[in-house]
Amino acid sequence: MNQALRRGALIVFEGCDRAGKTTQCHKLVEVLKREGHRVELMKFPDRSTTIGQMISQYLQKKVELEDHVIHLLFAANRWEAVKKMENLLLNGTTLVVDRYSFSGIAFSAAKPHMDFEWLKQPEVGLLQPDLVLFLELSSDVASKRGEFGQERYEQPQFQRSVRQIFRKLQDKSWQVINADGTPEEVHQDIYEKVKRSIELVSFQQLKKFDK
Ligand code: FDM
Repeated sequence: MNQALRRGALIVFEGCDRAGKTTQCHKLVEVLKREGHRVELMKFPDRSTTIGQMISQYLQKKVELEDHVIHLLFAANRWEAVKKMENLLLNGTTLVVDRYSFSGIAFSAAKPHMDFEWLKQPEVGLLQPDLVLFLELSSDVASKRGEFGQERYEQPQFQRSVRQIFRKLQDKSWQVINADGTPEEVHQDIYEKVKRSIELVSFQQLKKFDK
């Protein structure tokens, strides 16, 4: 098969805080690179853009924004990356993404008075992940992982609500990963699934979220 025609896979990591997403993203990228894969790490929110800086100020509680407004900014922060993501994927680069649209919906839906169907609309047309790795931590292990940070949303009750909403978002592209093990054990589980996905989707068309 012609290597040049292969597209990259869109791999998304989701989960509640402290499940180890960021560690696992870095580890996966490092291993895939070592094997000679073209791979890039991305993270949402991307705090480096103008919109990302507004989001960062909001998360750090330096500004207050109406709940729908911040929801749209998070989505806009993904829309501003869409061309770059599409080009990379079509050129054969696999993207490993730390949080994506599912965080967007789950964190907003955990607030009072937010309409679930409305929250999904700004994501329509964005690239659909080939594989969503949902890192799940048992509450026992979570409580041993130390204190939450100082940012907005880093509170146990809010995180519990987010977790329940994540469950509602699961579809067939999701794989639930037990994140209770050591970083190496969790990585092994992830690695197998990612390798399969890269192989499986390499000749498939890119998909987009529909209505
Ligand atoms: N978050 C993240 C959202 O509320 N909406 C989104 O669309 C995204 C991508 O931002 F609490 C929340 C989730 C988390 C916070 O994430 C910042 P990091 O991973 O801690 O930077």
